[in-house]
Amino acid sequence: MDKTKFLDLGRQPIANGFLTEDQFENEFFYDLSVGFDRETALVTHMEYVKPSLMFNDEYSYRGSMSNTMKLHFATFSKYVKQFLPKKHKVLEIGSNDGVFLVNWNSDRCFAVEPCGNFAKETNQLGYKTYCGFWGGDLSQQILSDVGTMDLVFAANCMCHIPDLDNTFSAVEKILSDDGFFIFEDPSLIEMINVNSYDQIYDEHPHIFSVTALNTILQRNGLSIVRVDNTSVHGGSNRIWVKKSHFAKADDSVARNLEIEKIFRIGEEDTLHRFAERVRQSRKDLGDLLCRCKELGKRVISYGATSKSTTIFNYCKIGKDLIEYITDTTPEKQGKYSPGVHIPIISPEDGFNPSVDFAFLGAWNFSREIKEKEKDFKGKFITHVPIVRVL
Ligand code: DWN
Repeated sequence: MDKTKFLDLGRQPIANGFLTEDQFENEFFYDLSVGFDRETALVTHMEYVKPSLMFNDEYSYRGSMSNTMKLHFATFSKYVKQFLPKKHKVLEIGSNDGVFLVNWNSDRCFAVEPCGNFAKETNQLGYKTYCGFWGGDLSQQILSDVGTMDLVFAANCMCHIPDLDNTFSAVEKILSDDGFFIFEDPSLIEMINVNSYDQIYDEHPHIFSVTALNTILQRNGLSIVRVDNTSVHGGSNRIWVKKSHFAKADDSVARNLEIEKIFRIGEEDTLHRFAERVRQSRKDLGDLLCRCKELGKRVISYGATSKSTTIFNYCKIGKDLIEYITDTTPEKQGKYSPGVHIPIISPEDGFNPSVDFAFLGAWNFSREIKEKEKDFKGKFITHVPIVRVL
């Protein structure tokens, strides 16, 4: 790749590496710099973190912690069945705790998951889950075990894998001639639009545009046939793909490519302007939280997210500005946030009337959270699209 750097997010820890006090001393850090590949227009990290440091038996992110995501996958699963043969076979890559799988018949639905704790859980639910990293070898093994797939699905997974050519060619091999490969990930255009630079962390080595995906998929024998713009995770694209020989694109593909062209997504200047806004956002958030502190306000954070790891470490926000974080995930409670070591507690223990301000670490679920917390007398703070009190 011929990459040029456009953004420096500083020294960062493992974004989902929530830790105990005794682990502080040996915490792993790396330099998070983001670049632009001139050949494909892919926005990608300058250096990739080794996958096994992030995805292992202690992985703590559970997709099923949000009702929005449960409903999103249930609705999509119901919808997509009309495009599949009656006795379809489905493979999910990156199945996490099974939030998508539970919508499918376990006899004909298989999964791949590198995090041993979750692979064990979904195997126990009855879904044959291969514990490992997706790529040519695993694709070959599953092909020999169960044959081709009518649907290969991946949500918030493809953008996690550094080697896209190996990833996509492995999908092409296991897909039936009529089969669909459908994947969804945060959209680059939306990230730039709402200044959600916190979508960038170790687990997201790439932020996809349709433009970049189009080129990379095509060189691996795959073509985009449809693009859905969805609102999940602050704006994502669901990309529908077929083997190139059997592909017929609908209007949505040309429309998305055209919009990205108008937006100048493939031009470095666009990214440099975004980087400027990211630096401004850091200054504004720091100023706002310092003002709250000066006024003696109690400020916490809502949702111990990977995204907030990027923000707190980039903006150098620690316990002095944010007293603690609340999160519903049992595996995160009682631990500390990566890098800046803010304690994490349950909402039952921490989200109470003494809180004046809550920074939305899980801003992507702000609608769900505001609905759930409608009796909250304090105010929420967000940084998207600009730093402000809601
Ligand atoms: O791609 C990825 C996305 C989909 O999920 C992964 N690489 C990792 C993860 O990123 P994240 O940690 O930024 O994701 P979320 O989905 O924004 O995390 C929400 C967090 O907030 C969870 O830990 C659960 C928590 N939460 C909560 O405490 N109360 C969520 C909701 C909706 C709530 O009401």
